[in-house]
Amino acid sequence: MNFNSIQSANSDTIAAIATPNAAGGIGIVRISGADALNVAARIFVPKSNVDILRSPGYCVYYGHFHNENGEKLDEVLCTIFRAPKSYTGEDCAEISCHGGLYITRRVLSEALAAGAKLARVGEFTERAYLNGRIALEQAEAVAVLIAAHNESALKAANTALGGALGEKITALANLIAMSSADVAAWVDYPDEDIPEPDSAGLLTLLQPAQAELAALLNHYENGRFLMEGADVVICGRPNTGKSTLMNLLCGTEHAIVTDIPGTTRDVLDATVRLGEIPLRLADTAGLRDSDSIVEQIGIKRAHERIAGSDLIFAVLDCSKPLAHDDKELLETCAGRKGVIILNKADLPQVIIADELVQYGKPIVRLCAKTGNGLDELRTVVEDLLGTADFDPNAAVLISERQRKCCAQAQANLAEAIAALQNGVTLDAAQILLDDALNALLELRGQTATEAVTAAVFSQFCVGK
Ligand SMILES: Nc1nc2c(ncn2[C@@H]2O[C@H](COP(=O)(O)OP(=O)(O)OP(=O)(O)O)[C@@H](O)[C@H]2O)c(=O)[nH]1
Ligand SMILES: [Mg+2]
Repeated sequence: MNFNSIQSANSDTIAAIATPNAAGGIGIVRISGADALNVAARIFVPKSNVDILRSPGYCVYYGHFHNENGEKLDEVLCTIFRAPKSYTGEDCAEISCHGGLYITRRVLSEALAAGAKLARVGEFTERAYLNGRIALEQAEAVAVLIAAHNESALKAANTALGGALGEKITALANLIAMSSADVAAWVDYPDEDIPEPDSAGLLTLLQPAQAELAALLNHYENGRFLMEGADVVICGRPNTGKSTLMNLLCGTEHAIVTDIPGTTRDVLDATVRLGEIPLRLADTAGLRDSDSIVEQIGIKRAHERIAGSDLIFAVLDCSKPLAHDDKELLETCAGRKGVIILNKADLPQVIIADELVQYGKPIVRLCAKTGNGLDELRTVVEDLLGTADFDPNAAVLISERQRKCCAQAQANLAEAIAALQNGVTLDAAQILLDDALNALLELRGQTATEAVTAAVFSQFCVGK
């Protein structure tokens, strides 16, 4: 299938530093485009007397990078790829120099002086997409792969990059297209002898397709937190041990801990990993009525974080009776993902567990001081975020954009199915089928507008 039907690749030759903006062992400057080998030949002299312009590709040459006066500036390797067998699908040269910031930038500036243009963020991958090397969902998989924080995200990105998601979406799109075409033939050519499509037959095809889209959406929810991480707010009355829990999860004395209620005022952020899941933690001010303006501001910020979080850690001191402020917090958590953490489990338990049952949240007994109970907290969090059910080796949606396209297709298909079941005219069902089809084609980039693709590639780094 051809993915470049709506846009054509740019003819400029582009260059950028592909390695991080820091000193390292090796720095790589990447050059891509019709003139890439000429640009490389102007700044690179191979040690052996080969002409790199005649390189068959997939070849590495040892030599020197020099300035326009022929002055040697570094000992480098130059790797040549010939179109279409390169990352971008174009002629490419990669110059691997010593990884100092100055020398790497110097190679780039000489490449620009030799005729290349500075690449935009993500432009190499964008070209791979525009040249039909990869579909849009595979380009997004590259970004997920680079951003991966754990094994699951890495596997999911590789699964998508390998084409599993694309194959599934294309199969569903083909099925919907065939159903729509059957209806269209009958609607559009009433004078021909085309038999009326049988609604029951259409339903046997479309219902499983809709179930597959629903399963994909479900699976995305399970994997989302593994790939993107979750915003977690640690909240509760003063002195319940929130900052101690923050420090336990960080593995450092990040937050100030004292036995003075109201120690934490500002929101303190840190990103940690609990099991495989990246958690963006926010330790917040203790919730209580306070006359102090500073504390009031802290409490207001705590409430804002509670409202915007994916998951709430409601920390209670189990050695104290359930207080009004505890109850208020637990009521705020209604309908949200949350864990009641009964902290200070090393002290005699005064709080009555039965009083907590009504809030319908899992309860974890924890000693934040020693870490006892942390394994249980991890299991409960995995359960709440659904990550334990995530299979990164199965076809999986890996971006919010993909989720939206899939949800759109699923909603259109559900409506089309309802229309067929209710005996609504077939032309109305056909419009819904076409909408579902368009959403799936957009997911793969086949009907994506320039604004959509620009948004995708703007999330990349320079040099990728
Ligand atoms: N025995 C016991 N004490 C704890 C535990 N966790 C925290 N503490 C103590 O409880 C006190 C308050 O701890 P913090 O972590 O500062 O409590 P906080 O909820 O952040 O308090 P504020 O910032 O004032 O809202 C400190 O003296 C901690 O050492 C625990 O698991 N067991
Ligand atoms: Mg605190």
